[in-house]
Amino acid sequence: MARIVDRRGLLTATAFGAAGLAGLGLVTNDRMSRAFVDTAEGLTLRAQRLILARRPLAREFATEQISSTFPVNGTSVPGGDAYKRMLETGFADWRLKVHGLVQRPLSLSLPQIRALAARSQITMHACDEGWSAVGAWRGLPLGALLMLAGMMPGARYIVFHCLDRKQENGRFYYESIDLFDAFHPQTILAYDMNGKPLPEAHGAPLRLRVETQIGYKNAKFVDRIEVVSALTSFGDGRGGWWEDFDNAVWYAGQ
Ligand SMILES: Nc1nc2c(c(=O)[nH]1)N[C@H]1C(S)=C(S)[C@@H](COP(=O)(O)O)O[C@H]1N2
Ligand SMILES: [Mo]
Repeated sequence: MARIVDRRGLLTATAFGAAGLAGLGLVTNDRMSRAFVDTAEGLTLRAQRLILARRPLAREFATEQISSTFPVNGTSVPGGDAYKRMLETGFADWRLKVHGLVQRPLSLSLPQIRALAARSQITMHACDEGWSAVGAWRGLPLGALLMLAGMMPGARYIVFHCLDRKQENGRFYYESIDLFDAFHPQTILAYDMNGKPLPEAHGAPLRLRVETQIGYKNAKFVDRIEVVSALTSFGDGRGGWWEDFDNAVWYAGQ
């Protein structure tokens, strides 16, 4: 990054270098960081291209292969009146919040989310409790949403805060993934399942589909997405409800 040729060359070089460094958590220099803030948009774009370079796609299936029954696991309906009211009103007052290390915090209604670019995919969900099922999902690519919000250079992880408080310990379900998984093209926030609006038991109004990971990483009832630099301040600091409660591994890639 020493050779400054012209503005465009500089931006390219800076953003490209920043993407690699930021992705690896190696940004330490203050002067560098400031330059990265200036080019955060280009940074995000290049980070995405860079980090996706060697990521394989999860297998996708044909319509005939969709499972006739898809088990419900974990919370089937969040307790309390708030969720009941959401169901009654068709989630009219629900908003997906995107906040934390973003340039533009977002608050989006379901129709607004549906109006954005969508991706459809038929994939296999595998739960570590010993079952799997194939389902069709349609939703908003998480990467597109993060680009819309504009990530800040310190961003390292994406945390999903859910609407359900777990009976086992009274804590809200949450999960987190790194930027590799966040910008994976098959990582979507699904609002449709098997051609219909996401059923309540499968996480309405919105659930994460992170096809590179096993069951519990696929957060249901997502309410809030937080972009963070570290996971230590959430729950017991292990990055997810199952990770905290039962020592489940954080990186559950399959
Ligand atoms: N909010 C929330 N998300 C969750 C869970 C949960 O209890 N609450 N359970 C997880 C587990 S262990 C699995 S296997 C899947 C189950 O998704 P399904 O009910 O659509 O099959 O959701 C995951 N996401
Ligand atoms: Mo699971």
